[in-house]
Amino acid sequence: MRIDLVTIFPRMVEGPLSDGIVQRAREAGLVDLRVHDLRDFTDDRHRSVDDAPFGGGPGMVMKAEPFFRALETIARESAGAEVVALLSPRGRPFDQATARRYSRLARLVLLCGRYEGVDERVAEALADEEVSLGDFVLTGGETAALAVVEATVRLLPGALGDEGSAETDSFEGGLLDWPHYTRPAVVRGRGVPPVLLSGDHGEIRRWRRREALRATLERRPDLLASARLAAEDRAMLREIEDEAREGGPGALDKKAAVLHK
Ligand code: J9Q
Repeated sequence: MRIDLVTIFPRMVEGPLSDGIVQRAREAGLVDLRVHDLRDFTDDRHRSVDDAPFGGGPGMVMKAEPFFRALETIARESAGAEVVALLSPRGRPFDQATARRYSRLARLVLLCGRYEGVDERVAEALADEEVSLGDFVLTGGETAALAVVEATVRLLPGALGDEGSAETDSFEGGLLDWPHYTRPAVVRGRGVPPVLLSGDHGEIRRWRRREALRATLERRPDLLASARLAAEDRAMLREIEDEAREGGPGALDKKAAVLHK
């Protein structure tokens, strides 16, 4: 796969893309990742990438022409099934299904906007889609593009050491993950759920499923609507809801209880 990232701050992304899983995938030849400085595609003396908005008002708008020139160059460098995505707070939410779709492409081009916005003709004529990481404000698309690259590259066959681990992660199963613990068994007086030390793998599997359901119910109930739930899951959810009504484990935020006592 080839990924091209267009930004006015190449140094902001080069570090993170030269480390961890992404760097390993690059070294293994799984992804050819190129960072392009948008200013290299300007033609004026000041290398201007932005200008005042038509219609007036505060702030600056990123000019369209440098993006057009960048895309012309990138398109010439390779061919294949391609998606051009503009990172923007006006985009459709990026999610694991989008990461999966991107990971099956031969080519992905990520355009990072900055300032108050990008000339709409970039979205109209160059981008296949606009994507957003969520409902929060960034100064630019660079950190969002980094998240998109990592979510995509880790799904490339061979990118993860353990081939199976991408499947069991959060979201692929439609639920949040269960809580994890490692040695030592007691940390600052806090123990580990005894079932995890019991060696009873059937009970451990049921506990993990229950805690994944509990976390999803408490934190992301919206995910339950599309999660693949068995009859046993639905029974567990009813028990968790009953527990909560009786003031059980998840009824009161534990950290808040400690901080306020
Ligand atoms: C480019 N806020 O925010 C969340 N996902 C993407 C963004 C974003 C932003 C500003 C510029 C992207």
